[in-house]
Amino acid sequence: TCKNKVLTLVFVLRPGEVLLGYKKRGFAQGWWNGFGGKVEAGETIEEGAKRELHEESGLSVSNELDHVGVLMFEFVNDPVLLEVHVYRTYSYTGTPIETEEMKPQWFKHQDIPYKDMWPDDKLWYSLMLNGKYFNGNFKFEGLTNLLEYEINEITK
Ligand code: 6U4
Ligand code: NA
Ligand code: NA
Repeated sequence: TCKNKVLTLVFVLRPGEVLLGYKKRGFAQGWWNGFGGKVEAGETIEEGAKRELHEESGLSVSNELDHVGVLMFEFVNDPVLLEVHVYRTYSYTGTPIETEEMKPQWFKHQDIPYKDMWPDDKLWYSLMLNGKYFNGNFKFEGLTNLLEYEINEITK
């Protein structure tokens, strides 16, 4: 098998709400998600997370992001595993702006649009929103059929 593809996923929070972006192009177009993407050569995973957050939302974060989870995604008939590092933060500067890739919007926790999101999101967002640390493994067939999964909360 191949090396994992390392990706980041960043959630910006304010009390009772989370900032999501509507993906306008590319992978998972038409779904809401946190901000993130591929980690580039020469940057740490956290640096990649901050860079993608800025590129996709216009927001900047100068202090540390909280690393809250690692999610592994396997796709049937694809040897590449996605290793997604999930971060959250309450502290940021700037105002969310629409970019070529994402249209940002704040959602109250009870209004998160799970039907227009990756099918795994409804399974772990409560852990993320509550600041728990977790690991997950997911097996997909295509982008919409979640065949198997396991999620574990980890006590730090
Ligand atoms: P480009 O084309 O360079 O903008 P890049 O930003 O490198 O792409 P992108 O946007 O395809 O990568 O990254 C995928 C994003 O989707 C990352 O933030 C991780 C996230 N992601 C992938 N699988 C996911 C899943 N099952 N559930 C989820 N987020 C997922 O909530
Ligand atoms: Na991206
Ligand atoms: Na990218």
